This record gives sequence, structure tokens and C-alpha cells, in this order.
Amino acid sequence: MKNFISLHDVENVQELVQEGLKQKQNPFADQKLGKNKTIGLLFFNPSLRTRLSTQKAAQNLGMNVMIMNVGQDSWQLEMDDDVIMNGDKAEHVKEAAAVIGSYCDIVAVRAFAGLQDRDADYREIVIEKFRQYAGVPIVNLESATRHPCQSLADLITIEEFKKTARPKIVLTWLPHFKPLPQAVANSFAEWVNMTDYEFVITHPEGYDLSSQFAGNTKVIYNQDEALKGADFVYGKNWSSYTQYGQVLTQDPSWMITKQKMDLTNNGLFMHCLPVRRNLKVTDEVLDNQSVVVQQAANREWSAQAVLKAILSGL
Ligand code: AN0
Ligand code: CP
Repeated sequence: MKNFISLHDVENVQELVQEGLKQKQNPFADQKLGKNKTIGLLFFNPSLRTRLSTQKAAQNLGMNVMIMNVGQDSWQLEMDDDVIMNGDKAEHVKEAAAVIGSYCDIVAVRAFAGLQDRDADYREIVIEKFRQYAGVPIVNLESATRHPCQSLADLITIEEFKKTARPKIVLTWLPHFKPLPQAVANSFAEWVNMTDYEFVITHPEGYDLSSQFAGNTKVIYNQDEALKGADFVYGKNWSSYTQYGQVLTQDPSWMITKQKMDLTNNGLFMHCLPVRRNLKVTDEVLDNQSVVVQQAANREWSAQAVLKAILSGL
């Protein structure tokens, strides 16, 4: 694999899921693969899971790891071309990406959506600039529109916990007071649409995801109706795509409760984390009917499968 920026970089999703499960069984089997190879992890935004799981995965493969919080530990980077750099950004991404690439065999980048300018976010400016100028493979650690490392871990988790060959999966919008990116929901929809699982999306009016990601997925605007018979309830808040970056409602009736879970087929609650308890989902559901910790643990194996595939092609 050359890059891991989106699902489109993956030749065979099922094989990558199986590779993740294989790495989980035997984490140090490929320690020689990454020997004397270096990965740079660049964070434009905070992270707990992505940062630690990717570092751990790289180390399991024998790699050296360098981590930088861009703009905090380093100079702030200018992304636009043809600008007079007389503001607060001291360095252009052209030089920065090329220099970082010269120290690394793989560069991994987290850069969230700004949620101000839909066109700019959906053009994926930051990750595309790194692809253009770093000169080495790029891994997406959540970009403006996608979070593929998360989605791979999600599919690994579903593979582990599913009780039937074709489980019903419901992606449900959850309430929140702050605008959040669509990336996790976009990617989840994109990846689940690669499987033959039954898949339904539910959200209030005005929260339709970009058709680029939702495709022809059935959307049901009544959450209770959508949840009926679900094997997995994948919760996430996202801000509006159509009224870009806006919070259109905070309707608390969309929070996942025990009563909501009772509508499912003894379903399991999933969330990428971090999650705000009793705002998006109740304590009761998180503590008794969820696999969120197992899901987060699988981020290590998701990252390891991805890094192995890239290292194998170097
Ligand atoms: C981020 C998001 O919604 O994209 C990261 C999730 C992995 N979440 C928050 O900012 C709370
Ligand atoms: N799920 C996830 O990406 O978590 P972090 O933002 O903590 O990395």
C-alpha cells in the first residue's frame, strides 16, 4: 500500500481486517519489518487513542517514532500558495512537509476540519499538501472528511463481536452543543458500505451526510424506528453538512439510553471516543451494553495492519 489516506487506498478491506486480527494474536511477529525505519506522527489537533495506538503499533513493528504537535511545538504552517507570509504563520507547508519527509519513512497526519468553509475542508488541503510535498507514504490520523484508522478498527470490532454473518448496523447521530466534524461518520459509512452488512443511518432533518460518503444508504429520520433489531448501534455527533458546520438541534431525545437499546436485537453500543457521558449516551449503556473500550483497543491492531501494509511496499 502506498498511502492510507482513505478507503480508496485499500485493495482488499476484508484482508486488512483479517490482518488486524492476526496482528492482535501475534503483535511482535513482524518486528524486523520496521527496523531502522522511522514514522513521524504530526498532530494539528488533540488525541488520546490515535496518538498512543499508532505509536504502539509502530513500535510493535520495530519502528522508531517521532511525534510533534504542529503549531504548538513547531512553527505554525501556512497552507495557501501565493501568499505574502506576513501573519502569524512562520513556515510554509512546502518546506515543512519536505523536511519532515526527509527524516521519515512514513508521515502520519491529524488535521481536523475547520468547519468554516465546506469547500476547503472537503478538498482536504492539509493532508493533500503533505501527500504532495513529504515524498513518503502518508497515513491519515483523521483529516477534514475522513478517519480511516478508526473505521478499520470499527470493522475489526464488528468482526469480533458479530453473532450473525450479516448484522444490522445503525449509525445514529447523537446530541452535542459544539459543532463536530463529519469525518468519523463519513468514514464509517464509507467503510460499512464496502461490506454486505445491513446498514441504516438515522439523524434529525438537516444532518444528511455528503452523498459521497452515505451513498445509497437508507436514512430513517425516526431514531426509534431505525434502532429496531440493530446488532450494533454506532453513535456519533456531527455538525450539519448542508448548513455547513452548524448545530441545528441539541434535542436530548437523541441520546442513547437503556430504553433505546431495548429496541435493538440485544445490540452493542459503539463510539469512537471521546464520549460525553449522559449527554450522548447514558452511564447505564456505556457501562453495560457497550464495546467502546474494546473498540479503542483495536485501534492498535488497525494501525498495525496499516503500517505493515505500507512497510511491506517500501
Ligand atoms: C473529534 C471528532 O468528532 O471528529 C475526534 C473524534 C475521534 N471529536 C471531538 O472533537 C470531540
Ligand atoms: N477515536 C479517536 O480518534 O480518539 P482520539 O481523538 O483520542 O485519538
